This record gives sequence, structure tokens and C-alpha cells, in this order.
Amino acid sequence: MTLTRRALCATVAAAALAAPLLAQAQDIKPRLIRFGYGLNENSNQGRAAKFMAQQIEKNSGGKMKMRAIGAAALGPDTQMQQALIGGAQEMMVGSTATLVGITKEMALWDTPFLFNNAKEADAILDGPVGQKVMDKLQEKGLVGLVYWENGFRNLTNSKHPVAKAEDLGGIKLRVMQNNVYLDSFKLLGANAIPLPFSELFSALETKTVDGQENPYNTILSSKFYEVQKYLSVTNHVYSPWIILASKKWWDGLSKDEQKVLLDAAVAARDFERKDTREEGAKALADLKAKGMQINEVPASEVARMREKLAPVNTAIANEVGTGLWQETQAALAALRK
Ligand code: TK8
Repeated sequence: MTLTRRALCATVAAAALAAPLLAQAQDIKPRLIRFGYGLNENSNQGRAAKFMAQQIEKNSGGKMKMRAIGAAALGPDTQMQQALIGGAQEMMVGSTATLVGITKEMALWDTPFLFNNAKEADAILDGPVGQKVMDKLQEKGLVGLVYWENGFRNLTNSKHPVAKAEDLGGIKLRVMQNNVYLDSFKLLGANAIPLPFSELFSALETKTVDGQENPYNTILSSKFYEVQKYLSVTNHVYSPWIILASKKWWDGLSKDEQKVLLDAAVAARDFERKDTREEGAKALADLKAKGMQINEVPASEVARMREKLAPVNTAIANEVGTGLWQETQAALAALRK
């Protein structure tokens, strides 16, 4: 009896110790990671950041602690990118679009209507093309870990429904700080104005701008429905988020520490895409209930928008290089076969 009990106790104790012991056996030091992001805590971005922090803590036996700092409290994307490059901040998640000024290959993801659905986006972003684009960051002092989903973007404004490109005429439309977005919406006829996301709500509220474009999830979590009446469904581009680390800092981590971070970023990616898609599937009904007037832009008008945007594709192909452009097109063609 005593023996059995003792044996049982030993087994239980061993099991309880196994996880921390594993982490102890690894080359992991106490680390504090400041992880910045732009949306608020109650967004898909905030929920996934929290999940990632839990993964890091668990997989490092409590040694590595990630502090998720949202609502652009560490600054807008572009400011955080510079802090990472300089080594003043460890990690962040943000839009790939705001990285184009640093790594021009990121413009690939700004191609209007590049992906037909989320499945294509996952396959390309998680595949060789996505990796190639991400690796380009290294020479600029950044390490890209994985892509999360921001999602397909749609238009909102406070003036009138947009049913065709011509309806964008005279609309002051906030765009991300990126020339492809600027040129695209100018081509469509809007008065495009680049602004950091952190300034967007108040710009809409004070009518400094009339409209903006973002996925349903963000329109919901950032409460844009309070200051925007019309939502026009265009799905004009799929927008990725990317997890970044400061290369200066990353290079000083052990292989085990890097693995903890990469594993956590991947687990959080899977969590985030599922969460985003679940929220997105019912977001239109939620936004309608909040009082937004929603219209689907007819397929024929979306096709006309696409035609007007054709010069943007040529510009992007030149910017990212024809090799990468063709590789992407070939990979998409293979997926669509
Ligand atoms: C949040 C931004 C946002 C993006 C934008 O920091 O700026 O419109 O879609 O998600 O990265």
C-alpha cells in the first residue's frame, strides 16, 4: 500500500515537474518582451496577442514574459518598426502595408484582388513566396516570423453608399501610409489621404476624412460604426498582418529562445485566423444591428474597378521584381487548377 502510494506520488510529482524541467534543460534566460500592436485589446489582434503571451510563458517555463501593449500605445506601426530596427523594442504585429517603405517586396501584398479567398492567402503567405518576402526584412534589421490575418478590406464612409468607382469621387478617404494604396484610390477617383491608424477614429469623427477601408472585424472592434454610416462590400484587397522582431535583439537570443517565440507566433497565427474568420462571418449582421447601411458592390462594378486598377499591378510587378511577381502568379495558377 505504502509502496504503491509512494510510487504514485513519485509519478505525479515527476509529471508536474516535467514541463518546467524541460524548459530548465533548455537555454532560456529570463526575458521581457515588449510586443506592440495598433488595435485595442478587444479586437482579433488583441485577443491573439494575449494568446501568444500565454504560449510564450508556458513554453519557456515562465522565464520569458511577453507584455502585449495595444492601442498604438508604443506608437503607430511605422514608429514601432523603427524602434525594432534600433533595438529599443523587441516585437510587434502590424500591417505589411506600412513596411513597404522599408522593404519594397512587401508591396506584393497590396496587389488589388490578388487572392480570391482566405485559402489562397494562407497557401501563398505560408508558402515559399511568403517566406521569400519575409526574409527580405533581415537586411533592414527586422525578422519576420509569421503572417496573421487582417483580412479582406471593405469601404466605409459617412456620405453615401458606394455602388461604383464613380461614387468615390469627392470622398476624402483615409488610406494606409503606402504609395500603392494612395495611387490605387486616386485611380478609383477618391481623394486619398494617408494617415496612421491611431489617428483614424478621430479623423472620421471630426470629418477630417469621410471614409476609410478595413476588414469587417476592425470596423467592428474600432467602433467605426459610430462615425460611419455606409459600408460598401468590395473585398478589394486581402491585407496581412506580420509578426516582427528586432533583429538586433533576436540575434542575441539562443536557438531555444527563438524556437519558443516562433512556435508561439505560429500557434497564435492559427488561433487568430480562426477567431478572425468566426468573427468576420457574423460581423456584417453585427454592423447592421449597430445601424450601418450595407451594400454589396455588384460584380460587374467590381470588375470595372479591377480594370481601372490594372496599372497598379504593373507598378507592383516592377517594384517587387518580375521574378517574384511571376512566381506568385504561377503559384496562384497552380492553386486554382
Ligand atoms: C493597425 C493597422 C490596421 C490596418 C490599417 O495598427 O492601418 O488600416 O488595417 O490593422 O495595421
